[in-house]
Amino acid sequence: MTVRHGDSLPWNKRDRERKRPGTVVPWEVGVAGPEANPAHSEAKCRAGYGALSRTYRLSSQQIERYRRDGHVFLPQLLPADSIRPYREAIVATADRNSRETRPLEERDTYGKAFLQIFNLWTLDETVRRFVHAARFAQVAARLLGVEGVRLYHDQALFKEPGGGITPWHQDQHYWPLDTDRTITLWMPLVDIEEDMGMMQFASGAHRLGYITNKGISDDSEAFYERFVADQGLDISATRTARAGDASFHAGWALHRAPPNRSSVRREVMTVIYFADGTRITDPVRPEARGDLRAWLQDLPPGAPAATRLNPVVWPAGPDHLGEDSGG
Ligand SMILES: O=C(O)CCC(=O)C(=O)O
Repeated sequence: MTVRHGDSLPWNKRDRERKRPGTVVPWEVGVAGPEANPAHSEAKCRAGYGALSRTYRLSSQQIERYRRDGHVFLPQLLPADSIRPYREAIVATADRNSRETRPLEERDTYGKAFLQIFNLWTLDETVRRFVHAARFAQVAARLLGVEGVRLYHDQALFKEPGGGITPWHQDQHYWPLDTDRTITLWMPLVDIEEDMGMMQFASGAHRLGYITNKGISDDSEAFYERFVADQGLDISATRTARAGDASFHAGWALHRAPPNRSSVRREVMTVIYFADGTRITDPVRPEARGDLRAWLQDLPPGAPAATRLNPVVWPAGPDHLGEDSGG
């Protein structure tokens, strides 16, 4: 998912004036330096940094599954014993920057789905290390079958206790990018039990590409619910996850999440990548204009998608090339 637009969504051109509470967008913030948050200093988090630079052992079956289904679940992409400093930094940064103040019952379907805070990597050095991690970016590149990937943006997605469904949708609907080599890493920062809102995917739908002009809403939920049934698509739903497990899904993957019926906040961090070499497309869908501005500095169609907010994260620099480690 990304900056979103449309009648029931916050990030259309209207949203340039009226932003959704609970969001931070990069044109409002600088890109943070290492000193951005001394509370999460390098010393504090050094123990966990090693894991981020080591290679995850991705099997050929996992790659095949991703390409066939449009999504794949990777146990312990970040070993649970390494996650603590990152969870602390992500949660603190997200909570500090969330602007959502309305009680759940006053929000629409989209607003009830989760708190959504963007590009935390620009706000905190520890989060930057997580989002730029070679371990994650290399997996993204291998699943996509490309030499290099750039960062599109990150977002914390916290489904609150009592939070509602995430309606069926396709992320790439919003992205003005001339490639289908796009992918999202979705990682729980806490253990997720069955009633907390794990992701569900309509397997294989990514191969259909763009399906319909529906933003994330009650309308998209109803449309795709019928669509999935009519097409006979299998719904894949991993029931639970440990902190540090992760799924990757394609930009055109069709996905949703059930409500959080538990008393625990479902804290998830996501990172979106695209193939290096991608160019900007004409944002024919109005929804893509917000993304063009937010993540791609309003570059013209045909320009390389490569602003300072889209660094190459794989291949990584020499200090990030770690030895092979267990998955
Ligand atoms: O976390 C959720 O509920 C939805 C996530 C999602 O749609 C995405 O990461 O693309």
